[in-house]
Amino acid sequence: MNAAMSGPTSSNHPGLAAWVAEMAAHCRPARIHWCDGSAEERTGLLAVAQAAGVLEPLDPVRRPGCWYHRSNPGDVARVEECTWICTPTADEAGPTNRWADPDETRRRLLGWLAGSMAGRTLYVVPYLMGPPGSPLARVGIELTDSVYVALSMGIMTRMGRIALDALGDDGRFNRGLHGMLDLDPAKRAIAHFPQDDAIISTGSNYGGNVLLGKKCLALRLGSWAGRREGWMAEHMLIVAITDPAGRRSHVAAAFPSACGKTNLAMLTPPARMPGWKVETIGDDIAWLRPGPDGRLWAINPENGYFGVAPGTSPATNPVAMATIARDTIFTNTGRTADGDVWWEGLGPAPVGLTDWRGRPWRPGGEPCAHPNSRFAAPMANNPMLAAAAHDPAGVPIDAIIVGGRRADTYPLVIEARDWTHGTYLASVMGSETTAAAAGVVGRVRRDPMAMLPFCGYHMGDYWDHWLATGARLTRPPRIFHVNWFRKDAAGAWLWPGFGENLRVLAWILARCQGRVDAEASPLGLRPMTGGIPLDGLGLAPERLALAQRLDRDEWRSELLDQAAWYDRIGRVPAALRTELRKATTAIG
Ligand code: GTP
Ligand code: SPV
Ligand code: MN
Repeated sequence: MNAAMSGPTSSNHPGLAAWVAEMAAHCRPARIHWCDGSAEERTGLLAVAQAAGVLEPLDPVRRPGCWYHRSNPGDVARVEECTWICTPTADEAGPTNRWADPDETRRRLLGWLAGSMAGRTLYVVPYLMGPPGSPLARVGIELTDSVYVALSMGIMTRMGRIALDALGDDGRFNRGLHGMLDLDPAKRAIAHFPQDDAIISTGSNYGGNVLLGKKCLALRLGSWAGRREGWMAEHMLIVAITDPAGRRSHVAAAFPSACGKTNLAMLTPPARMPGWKVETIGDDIAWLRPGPDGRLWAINPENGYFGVAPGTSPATNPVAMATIARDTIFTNTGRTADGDVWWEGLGPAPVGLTDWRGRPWRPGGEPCAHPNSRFAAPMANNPMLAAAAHDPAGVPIDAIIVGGRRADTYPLVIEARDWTHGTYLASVMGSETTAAAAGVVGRVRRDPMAMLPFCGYHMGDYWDHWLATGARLTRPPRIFHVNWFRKDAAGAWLWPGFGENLRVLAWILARCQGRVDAEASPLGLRPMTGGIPLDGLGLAPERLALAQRLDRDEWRSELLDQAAWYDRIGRVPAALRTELRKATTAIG
């Protein structure tokens, strides 16, 4: 192997050096660059990306340190059809995953990768998921021939020297291999090998498919490891909320892709709720473990935000707008004539826009920004970042919220009676599909715990792990189900959403602190009249009543569908079937 080397090749880890040499000999890059994560390195890689036409600089005054990337138009989202769980048996992967034989899959993908990096640079990207020193933190090494991936990993993770230091000379690491393969859709695969702690990703350059620390390691392999090691990897934001009396609480919330995690994680309190403060810990992924105090403690394994651009605006999410003001990579948004980015939801369109495919854009036609266009921004840019985001111990969780995007059926908020009932509510969660994954948008599907595309093993076993973890907690978080997306007969949102969601959070926290009563309903506990503060909102009480309404006909068909869902999963914990039976009896 005689590729030219650059970067600090000073890892004394024999297993790491041998594996990199083996993969390089196989993929045959012209150069190998070991990433150290320094600012100088970043400047150099940005210059490489610019020279290759992968990134274009944005206007240095309007978007200092920001870059624009236009992807291949056929490679704009996660592809669940090409995502594989390669366990020894199909049963371990379960009915909701695509299973593939580990040996056959490894051979096939390595076959595609053989010699595929000729003339290219192989980046060795060491990264740390989690704050240094956290008992949950894990090291991954991603080998990639994409400079866009190397640069994005530098934003999204603690990347470079910091990860090699955490690894030491003999630490464990996840082995990730990514090859672009000219983005050939016939060679697109995201394959997970839990038994080997390895990932191979081919034929794509889109975030969730290729930033291997995120959905692949932190969720699919993380969930698999968590079951064995007694912790949980979840598709959850984490926030710290301080109320006007100074009480500080922590909330974790699971909403499916493009259903509001980043927005809730960066929520700005409405003007009519003075004295409230919301600080971000994480916006997409939580790793949680029972603490010695019997509470559930959470860390955010990431170091940046890979967020949905459309809909993000000074009105909906000023914290995100501040976060993406600099040092951000934008992918597949629109471009303005003066070197800035633009997307739907930012207000009136300026003249002279270029769409995400690079064509002049005119109002009334296709969207200017791809609906799944994204920003990758450093966590450090967030003006509302909680100091606890860097705490190796994490934060104790008071409430877990789950919820989907449902135009009907589900009320604005209900509270689970206990952990088991909450696990049931989360296991049957449904949501309309979004542009975050390739395929039809707007079709309701079950997305338990927002983990349908991310749970690395049998869904029934995963629910069992939720129940088992709950049983280890003497002070478990309370569990709530919310739906910000219910519509009226005319198709208008019944609830204003965004910052106003704090009103619902205020009720949730009051419940956790035992300060308000709730009333029983067939589905769980719900706010008493006046329980959700509406002052200054200008929302008619009838609208809130509609948002909270329980329609028996809707619920009869919902519960039949939940029963069919459980039958599809098969191995459903008996306690959850009991909860479904109770709901069915209560609805009548
Ligand atoms: P991933 O990064 O894909 O996991 O998504 P996410 O869950 O972080 O979703 P995000 O917060 O980026 O929101 C996705 C879309 O939903 C954006 O277009 C938001 O503007 C919109 N959205 C977020 N919160 C609300 C809300 O409370 N009400 C309404 N109506 N829309 C919302
Ligand atoms: C999601 O789809 O849930 C995301 C974006 O957070 S991606 O990283 O592409 O998976
Ligand atoms: Mn996500």
